[in-house]
Amino acid sequence: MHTSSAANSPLSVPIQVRGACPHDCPDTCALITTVESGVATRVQGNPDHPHTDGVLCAKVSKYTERSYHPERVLTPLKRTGPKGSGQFAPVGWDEALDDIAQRLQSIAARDPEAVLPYSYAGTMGMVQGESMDRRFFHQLGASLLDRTICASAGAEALVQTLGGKVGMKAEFFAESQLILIWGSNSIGSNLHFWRYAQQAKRNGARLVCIDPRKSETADKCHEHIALRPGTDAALALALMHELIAHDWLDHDYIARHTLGWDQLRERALQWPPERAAEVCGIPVEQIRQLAQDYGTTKPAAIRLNYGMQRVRGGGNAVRAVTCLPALTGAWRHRAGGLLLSSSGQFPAQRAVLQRPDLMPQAATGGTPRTINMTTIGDDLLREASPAFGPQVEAVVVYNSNPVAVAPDSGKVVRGFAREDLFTVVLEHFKTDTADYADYILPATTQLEHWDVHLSYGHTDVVLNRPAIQPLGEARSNAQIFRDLAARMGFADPCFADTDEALCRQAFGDAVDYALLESQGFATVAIPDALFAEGNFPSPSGKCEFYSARLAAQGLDGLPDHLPNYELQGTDARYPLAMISPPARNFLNSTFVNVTSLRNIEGRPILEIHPDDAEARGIGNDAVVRVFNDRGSYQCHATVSRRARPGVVNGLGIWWRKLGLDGTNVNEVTSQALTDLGRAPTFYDCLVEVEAVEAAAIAG
Ligand SMILES: Nc1nc2c(c(=O)[nH]1)N[C@H]1C(S)=C(S)[C@@H](COP(=O)(O)OP(=O)(O)OC[C@H]3O[C@@H](n4cnc5c(=O)[nH]c(N)nc54)[C@H](O)[C@@H]3O)O[C@H]1N2
Ligand SMILES: Nc1nc2c(c(=O)[nH]1)N[C@H]1C(S)=C(S)[C@@H](COP(=O)(O)OP(=O)(O)OC[C@H]3O[C@@H](n4cnc5c(=O)[nH]c(N)nc54)[C@H](O)[C@@H]3O)O[C@H]1N2
Ligand code: SF4
Ligand SMILES: [Mo]
Repeated sequence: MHTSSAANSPLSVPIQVRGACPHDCPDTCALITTVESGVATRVQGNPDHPHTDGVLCAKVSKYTERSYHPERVLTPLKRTGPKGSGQFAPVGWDEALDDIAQRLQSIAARDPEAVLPYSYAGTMGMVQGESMDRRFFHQLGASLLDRTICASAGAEALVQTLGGKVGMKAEFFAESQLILIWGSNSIGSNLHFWRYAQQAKRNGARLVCIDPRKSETADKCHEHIALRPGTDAALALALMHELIAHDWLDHDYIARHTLGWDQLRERALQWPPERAAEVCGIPVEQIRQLAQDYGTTKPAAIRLNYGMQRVRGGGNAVRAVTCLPALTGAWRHRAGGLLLSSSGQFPAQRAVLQRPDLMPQAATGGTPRTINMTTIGDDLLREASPAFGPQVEAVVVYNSNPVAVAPDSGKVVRGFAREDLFTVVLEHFKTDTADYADYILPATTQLEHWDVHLSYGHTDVVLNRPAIQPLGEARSNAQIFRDLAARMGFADPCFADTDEALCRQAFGDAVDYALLESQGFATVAIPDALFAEGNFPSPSGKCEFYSARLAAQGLDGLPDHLPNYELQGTDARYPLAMISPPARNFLNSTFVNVTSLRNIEGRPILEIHPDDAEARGIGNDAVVRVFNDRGSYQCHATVSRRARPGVVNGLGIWWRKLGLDGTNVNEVTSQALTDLGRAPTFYDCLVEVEAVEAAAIAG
């Protein structure tokens, strides 16, 4: 295989270039792109990378369709119509960059905190996602962004319990005898983990799926526990109750490697299975059986995912579940324990990449104010105040599509529609957010730029070489921020680092860069059974059932069940709980505009149980309106037992403009934050659903 970049090869010979999947997915696959005459013709999984094993999901198998999409933005665009109209005219790079630099500079001269970067994981690359961009905004002294939109409740829970985003190695799930797949639709969103679970199943393991929705994964597990959304902590506490009652405990492990056992024991004893069964809406026998399976099967492993933490008590729920393997000593075996995220296991050199020392505020020991990306709806509409600081006057969006993905989108749209807000969006496409830009700047895709990736589902670093030249006039994110830095007169030599140099800096000497260059990936050295002898990265070195750090913040030091903010039965107008997990063929709002994938998903749907549909006169495929006090959106009903009674599943995340009425599911979700981690509560949402006359459909 050739490993050179396209630029160095004779044009006529097909070459294969090693890369990394950039998407926000735990699998971080190693890619091989075939390039013929400078054109990428095929993207495949690297067969030499054990986790990828030559297999990609349907989405990224279509990567060339996405990259060569006729609607790619390939020149800078300047707004010509009203905000949100999507009317733009092409402009040259120099004109766009000069104007943007001048606008940002004049706002920053008054108050740099009036400038806000807004980015998430459109690419997970360390270079195109968190290097030159951060340096730029740090040097400017712009507001900091609290990047909470996805995982921060669970992440904070892991940090407060184990001491970091650490867990089992994915590959050892293949050797487990019992796997709890908890709050995750692995087949849809963690395909390569599912392959390990299948291996375990073939070796006789029992698979249990814990999810309000009967997902594709639930279909394939031995058992499905369809609890109410937001009740996982109650279930975990009842499991503890049973482990205690039947003495399915590893007393030696508890004594040596945990903190706060007496207090946790007392808490758990308040949760007999009957109480949890009532809260979770599941049969008490199911809880007893699960406890017995978990207490008596070795090795037992838990694949937790982020589905359970998008509710008020999401942090506590993750903490409660994370206590379980220490109670049974499951960590003693490499195929036992738990995995939520492995991203804390990489020796990433973030301070080198991001240079927080450049912040002018750092000179006086301070930092700029921080804005939570989850509450962008409210924050764009806020006036200046002593508590908030200056009004946001400029937003630079990249690697994210907040108008589609952030909660309470009625407010997000109103915020981005502000005529006095200066908005720059770095994008591949005219997304819902790009429609509100003053300037859209064309960004390269993963096929066109350098990057290096860690993973939150395995422990390999993966390098991405550019396979083709940038299309049109596209520039990499890092290049765009380098160009802006030059125009702003930022003199620190770090603003001259090339994208490839940034790839080398990301892990410094801690990862063998020569190996990355030669095989495309490098495995971080980590013991097989990480916590067999304790050694948790927490302050005490133990699994902290009781967290003194949480208690010091005035919070409960022990995990508990916190009922949802929007609790069923508390508002007669909105009797249904809505969750909005991802559709399998989209990645958040990415790929919605790729026709072949959108054709598989068909149209935006809401799964509703036959009883709830019948009570509302809703037939299968009917157009329905889903609504609450925040807003409403229309979609098609799928009458299905994938939804449990009382819960509807609004699969995400459609582009608003490709939906039925120019809106999507986030019209009804709320900006309330989780107990830990200041994260969104997308799945803590009450709604009502009604059938709509076909004639009344807008658009
Ligand atoms: N195909 C595809 N893959 C993706 C994504 C995508 O959009 N599409 N998104 C990526 C991203 S950004 C992330 S963060 C991860 C997301 O990973 P997860 O958040 O784990 O998403 P899912 O795998 O869909 O699993 C969520 C599951 O949790 C269930 N759930 C909802 N509420 C609750 C609850 O209260 N308790 C429990 N136990 N379960 C609940 C949902 O029904 C759903 O089946 O996946 C990534 N992978
Ligand atoms: N209702 C509901 N809402 C949700 C969720 C849910 O489950 N339900 N899930 C939430 C979760 S887990 C997440 S992570 C967020 C995700 O929200 P986002 O991080 O905003 O993810 P995407 O919607 O995929 O948008 C990423 C954008 O980045 C762009 N992009 C990709 N690569 C590059 C690049 O190299 N340069 C530039 N400039 N742009 C690039 C893509 O074209 C795409 O438009 O959504 C959240 N919203
Ligand atoms: S989205 Fe996930 S499964 Fe698909 S290619 Fe990328 S890393 Fe692999
Ligand atoms: Mo996410």
